Amino acid sequence: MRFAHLSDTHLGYRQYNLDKREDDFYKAFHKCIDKIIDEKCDFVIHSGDLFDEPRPHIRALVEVRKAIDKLHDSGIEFITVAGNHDILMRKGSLIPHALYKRIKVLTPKNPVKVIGDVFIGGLPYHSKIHINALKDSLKLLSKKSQEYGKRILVMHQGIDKYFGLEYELKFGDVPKGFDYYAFGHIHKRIEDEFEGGKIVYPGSTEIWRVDELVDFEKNRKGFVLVDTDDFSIKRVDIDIRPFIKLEVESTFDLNEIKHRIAGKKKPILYVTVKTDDQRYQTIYRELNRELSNKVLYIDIKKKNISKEETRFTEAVDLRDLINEMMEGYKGEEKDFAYSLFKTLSSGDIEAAFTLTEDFYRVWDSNAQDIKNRGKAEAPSKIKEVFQSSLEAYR
Ligand SMILES: [Mn+2]
Repeated sequence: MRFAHLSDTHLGYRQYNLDKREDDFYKAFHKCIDKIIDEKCDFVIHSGDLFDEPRPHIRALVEVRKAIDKLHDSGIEFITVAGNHDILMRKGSLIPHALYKRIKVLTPKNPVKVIGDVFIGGLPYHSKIHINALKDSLKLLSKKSQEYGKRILVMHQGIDKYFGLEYELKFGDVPKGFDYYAFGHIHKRIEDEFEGGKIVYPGSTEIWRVDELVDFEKNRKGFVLVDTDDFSIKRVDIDIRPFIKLEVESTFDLNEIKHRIAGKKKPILYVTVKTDDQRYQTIYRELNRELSNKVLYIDIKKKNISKEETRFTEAVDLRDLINEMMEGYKGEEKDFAYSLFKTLSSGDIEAAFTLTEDFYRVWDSNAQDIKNRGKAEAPSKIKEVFQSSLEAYR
């Protein structure tokens, strides 16, 4: 059998508040789906963040229905797990996938789908605070998978080996014994060997954030095809709108830039200008005037050339700073402060609320509402709330 593995399609995302950018994300998704149908795959695994928000635009919901119908007409099943963007962390809330009877969502209660001789086990995104629940579920899945010849594990998690400080799961906690690890969450394309199996992050299907550009230039965007005979993989690339980053000095060749951005599709252009303040204003106006009708979106920024400022940014590591300021606090508390800072600086208030609620409910046994009920009740209370915040994606 053959299957396609894609991830992080972020449907409904409206980058720079532009209609065309919202369209781009739908187009990339449909390009993948059409190629999957052409390749006559037996099934599709999507590793989460199908939608950009847990309450997506109607348009995003309709585009998913179109894709699912196309796949269904070709007899291709669609299997997925909920990513952090798909989940609204409220008790009893549903994920948008609940609208479609033809999407198979793997959940902690129903984590397994078997197709032919292939075991597919999957779990939704777990934040760092819920990581022990994830580890417990993984143990159960490993056990269940043992009676099958071919085993796939689907997860939407960042792993420290690939994700620096923002990871939830450590590489050592990835369970052994699977042939293929269909992972999502990291938007880069990653293929790695692990205990005789393969760990694959197909990455996002469009450029969701500008920091994906380095990987995009090297590895493009797309998905992977996998043969279950030997779990060999083949990358499939899709064409997306060009995303170009340039650095210019005080004097530059405008025609060369125009040549660089010319093409079938208007690109997204990021320009960094290395110059002093006075000259910057002139360059900013010139670039805007000359290029704005040739690009879909232009972002012009000044690069600080002052030595002092460079030294300052190099010297400050947020993690170190927090560790220093929070001396004497527990590791979890420092982690929480770090995550909260990151979430708030990205402007995601909803996520900051969730993070805070989760933290105080799960970790702080001295929280006021628990104190009021007396100590004896505290452990079960913690357990109950712990369960309820996972309820959202069961
Ligand atoms: Mn994502």
